Amino acid sequence: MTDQQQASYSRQPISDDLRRWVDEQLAAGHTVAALRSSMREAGWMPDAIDAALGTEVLAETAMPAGRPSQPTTAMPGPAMEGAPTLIDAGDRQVRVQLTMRHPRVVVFGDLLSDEECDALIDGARERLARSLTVETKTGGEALNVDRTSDGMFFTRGENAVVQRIEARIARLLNWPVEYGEGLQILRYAPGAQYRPHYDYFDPAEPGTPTILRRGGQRLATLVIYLQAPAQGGGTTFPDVGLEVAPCRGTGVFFSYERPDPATRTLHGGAPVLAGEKWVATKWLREREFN
Ligand code: PD2
Ligand code: ZN
Repeated sequence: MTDQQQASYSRQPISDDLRRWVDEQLAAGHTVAALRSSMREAGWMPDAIDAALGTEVLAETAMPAGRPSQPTTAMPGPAMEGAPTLIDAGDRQVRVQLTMRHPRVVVFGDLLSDEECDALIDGARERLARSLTVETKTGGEALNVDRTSDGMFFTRGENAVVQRIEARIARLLNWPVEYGEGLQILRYAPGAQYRPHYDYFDPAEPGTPTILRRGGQRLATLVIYLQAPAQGGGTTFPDVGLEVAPCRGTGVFFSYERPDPATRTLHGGAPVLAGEKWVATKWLREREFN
């Protein structure tokens, strides 16, 4: 789209019919995130969408500051207005290294210190087991041939380092700590990989309703590199030809407004060719996850 086209979309008048359509969709229980997504696909620019939604709807769906347990229909993500190069994450300034709009991807530098990376690795090492993935067929967990790493989960707030990192992520991504799953740690030995997959739970699978009872859908993922291998192990987004090279302390954030391949959030962990790769993954849910 050219700048001129973009400008003309942004000035697109908001008709009464469109406002009525927005009201009807909200009354039918569709989320603001889903409306935004449909409107984006129909060619509307973000500012025109905001105008159509109206300030009352936007105010209602913004994250309720100081009331982290309130449900919200906004999306997790950093505040990118003004194209900041540094974002204040509370106790640390995080660098913005790469952004992409569709899929929504942001790569953050200096997210964790070397000491924090080591503390997570040291706390996880003795507790590693061959990784399981959530089985949407049954709602349980199973060994998955597509994922050859070893893993474990910290419970949320399990220790002081985990707590500090979770508070930083919540501030950076404007999403309550309580809506996040516990941090998952993965170790990839040479040859290990995580084949391309989606992180949301497939609505067509019979086990998904059971999984969603606890916290609703996943809306976003943050993969943080704790140790970079000597070769390989990038995080790939095959739909858009993007590969993020692992770098200690760096995080890759991506979000998905709908559990749908149209979000282009297919992603994988490329095979590690030499050395060991360690990551921490934080998944963000629609609601409080307990
Ligand atoms: O380790 C990775 O690069 C990776 C890639 C894809 C991790 C995940 N997915 C995940 O933890 O979901
Ligand atoms: Zn994943």
